[in-house]
Amino acid sequence: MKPILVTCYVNPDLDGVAGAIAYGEFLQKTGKNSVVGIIGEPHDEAKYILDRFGFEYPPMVENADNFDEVILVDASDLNGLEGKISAEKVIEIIDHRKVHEADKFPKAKAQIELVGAAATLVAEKFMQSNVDISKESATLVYGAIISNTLNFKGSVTTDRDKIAAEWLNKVAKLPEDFWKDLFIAKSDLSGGKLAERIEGDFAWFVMGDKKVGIAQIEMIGAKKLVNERSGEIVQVLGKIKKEMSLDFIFQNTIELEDIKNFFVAQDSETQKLLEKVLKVQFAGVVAERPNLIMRKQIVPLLKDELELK
Ligand SMILES: [Mn+2]
Repeated sequence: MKPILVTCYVNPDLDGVAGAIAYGEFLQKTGKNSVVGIIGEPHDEAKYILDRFGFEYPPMVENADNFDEVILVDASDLNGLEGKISAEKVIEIIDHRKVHEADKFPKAKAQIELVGAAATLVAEKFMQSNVDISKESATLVYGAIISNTLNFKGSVTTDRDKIAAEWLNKVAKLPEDFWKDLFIAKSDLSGGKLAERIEGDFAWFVMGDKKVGIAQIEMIGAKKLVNERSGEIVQVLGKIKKEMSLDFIFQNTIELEDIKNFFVAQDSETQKLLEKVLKVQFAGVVAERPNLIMRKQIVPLLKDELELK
């Protein structure tokens, strides 16, 4: 029997990487023949934890061609798989997005629950089954929860995330200010890293008869970035909009220390849409919004607006 591939979307973030690694460990420890394989390039934040603690990088795979069965963690839409995993092979999905496409995977048993991190759902499996978690997985999953909940300040945060994080840190033993190290690690967007990050963490959605692209950057120093480099940002967004024939495109820039968002959009249609749905006001190409809102929370709001028509 071939092992089951445990993976996430292509070019995964920390939540996807941590969730896949930890769930692979859980399955192996509970007697399931599975292997972890990451497709594409993990986000800087995942690399930061792997490097800082000297953990081994997860194995990389090109696609799921050599596997008959696949489990997805932190992924449940076809766009994110970039055609590298056929929907028919997916037997299980663990995700935490309100807007998802779990119904497009005919054989998958889907667990979609709106907690802060998909990794929380994986941690709960260890907790519920009384299975010990390795220090590697505990550290990665703890980091993923910190990252996804914006250190428990994002409104996606649930008590389940906090309980899981507390449980994990008994094994991971990370210092109180670990969140800051983690967030500083992803805040270096000097030079070409900005365009790389925009393209690397880009996602697009079909809403009604429109295609909406959303870039997301989470960092310390967002105000400075949009003040100094919004020209570059709109240039990259304009290029993506054209290449992908999108109707709307914007960047959600999340400031992790001051707890606010900066939206960057150039075309007036996108600006009007965001002003209406998110109750913001653009000045030039930037609109500021208090509190933290993440892409996965913006998507359902835009969908309601665009599918109403
Ligand atoms: Mn996630």
